[in-house]
Amino acid sequence: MSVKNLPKAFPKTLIKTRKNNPILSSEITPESVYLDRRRFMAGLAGGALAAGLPGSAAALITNPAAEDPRKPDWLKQAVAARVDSNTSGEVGQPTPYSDATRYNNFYEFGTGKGDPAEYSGAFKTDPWKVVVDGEVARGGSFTLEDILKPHPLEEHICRFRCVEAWSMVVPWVGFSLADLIKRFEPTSKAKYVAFETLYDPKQMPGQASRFSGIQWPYVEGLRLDEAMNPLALMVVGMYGRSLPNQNGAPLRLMLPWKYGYKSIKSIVRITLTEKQPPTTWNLLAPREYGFYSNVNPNVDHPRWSQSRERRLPTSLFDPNWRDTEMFNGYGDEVAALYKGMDLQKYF
Ligand SMILES: Nc1nc2c(c(=O)[nH]1)N[C@H]1C(S)=C(S)[C@@H](COP(=O)(O)O)O[C@H]1N2
Ligand SMILES: [Mo]
Repeated sequence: MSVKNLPKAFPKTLIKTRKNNPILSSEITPESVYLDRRRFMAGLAGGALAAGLPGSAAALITNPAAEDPRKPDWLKQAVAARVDSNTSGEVGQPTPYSDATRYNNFYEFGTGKGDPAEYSGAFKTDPWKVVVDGEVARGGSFTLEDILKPHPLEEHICRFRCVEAWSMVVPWVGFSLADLIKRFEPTSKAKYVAFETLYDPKQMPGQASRFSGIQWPYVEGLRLDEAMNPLALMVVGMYGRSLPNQNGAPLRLMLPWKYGYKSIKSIVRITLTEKQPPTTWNLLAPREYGFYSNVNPNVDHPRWSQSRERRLPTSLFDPNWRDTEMFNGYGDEVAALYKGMDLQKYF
């Protein structure tokens, strides 16, 4: 991103963690089984919601507790629905689990793509608290269980595009951000929602290092109407399991029409605000990263083109380039949010 050729922030000998992620590889559902199920699901009435699914089809929907050896209490419920988030075009085959969990950006654990998987193994996500404050009638401090309780979990298979011009397709497990926000009863002054990642340099070695130049904690924000869009997801799992630490456990955002850095990980605070809140990458390099950060092939990053992307997995011999779509292909769902706005100016 804006900082190039950084030294590896954390010599491997300094930090002892479990390798990779907390899920034992022997217990990972073989990817072929997962993809087969996806293919099966794709054969059902496309875009069907759980409410309308026949019993046999509903039974095929991923049950995180059954497949996750960690079996967190709050994931005991089965996923209630599979939602095709976009109506326009094919979403594509899910990226292999191994790529989605080993090629990460989570600077709290280091700036290298492999660092989050390598250094987040011991990260403590239970118990977890989320503070909700600002322009709300019902704020407070909530446990993760409080946050999740009323929300049926849904699986959303989304295209996900990083500003660095690579992309993935990930089956996320989560629930509507709008439904969560409504519970806190935003006041009439609330125009934006701000999010904050945990600040804990003892657990997050990247926060104790100055290599990244980031002012911790990582912060992000949305206009309230963007946050209320049905595509905005609060995510607690992926590939039918709880979220691995390197992907932002236990609670993260997923905003498939925006560059990846808007999808903030390991959230501990949600604040409704009257004014546009500061956002981490915009603070770091305001001419390179705007507040909106909608995927837009017509507005290049000052240092590289955004017209194409490499779809993971890629290799030297097959970089797997494809054209980047406006709003990452979700224009039917979100273009109305930006009607009349100059997207060259509000990038
Ligand atoms: N707290 C926090 N959230 C973050 C980041 C980060 O460094 N810290 N990186 C962002 C970027 S740049 C991307 S592309 C996505 C990557 O998500 P993934 O690792 O699950 O693919 O997380 C985003 N959320
Ligand atoms: Mo990113």
